[in-house]
Amino acid sequence: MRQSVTACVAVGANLGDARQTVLQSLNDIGRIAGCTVMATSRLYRTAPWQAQGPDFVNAVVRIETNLTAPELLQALQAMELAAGRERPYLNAPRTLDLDILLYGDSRIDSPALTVPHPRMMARAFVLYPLADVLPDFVQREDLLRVQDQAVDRLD
Ligand code: PH2
Ligand code: MG
Ligand code: MG
Repeated sequence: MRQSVTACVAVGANLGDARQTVLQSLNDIGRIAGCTVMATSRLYRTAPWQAQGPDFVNAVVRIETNLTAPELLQALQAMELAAGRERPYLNAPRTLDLDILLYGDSRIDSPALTVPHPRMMARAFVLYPLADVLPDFVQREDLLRVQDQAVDRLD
């Protein structure tokens, strides 16, 4: 039996019914074999950061998983495809984006996957929901550093 690992996954959408897609994907992540959802963040409406298009809905989920990081990535990419994800250009508006932020204490630098996510500490749309599910990881100064980025709690 493989050891289980705590991982955090960022969820984002800004095409179609983004709120519904994010809610559905939080649920679907818990249905991936080998993944158990331990905490889901609140939902946030966020301005596009270095990207175009409508506002995003963002969230973060904390899971326990006995999948390897590449296996988890593959399962998440299958969910993106099922949600109709297309990649016409970098940071294009998307129906669903699922990014592995953290996978235990692992540092991964492969062509397919970099963990911890290289830009996560610069992004309010990641740090606010991450603080909901992993409060000891996100410091007050981290949130202050990104306070110029518009992030609203969705209720
Ligand atoms: N994702 C990006 C680029 N910019 N901006 C917001 N607000 N939310 C995102 O999820 C997002 C972004 C690349 O994946
Ligand atoms: Mg992303
Ligand atoms: Mg992505």
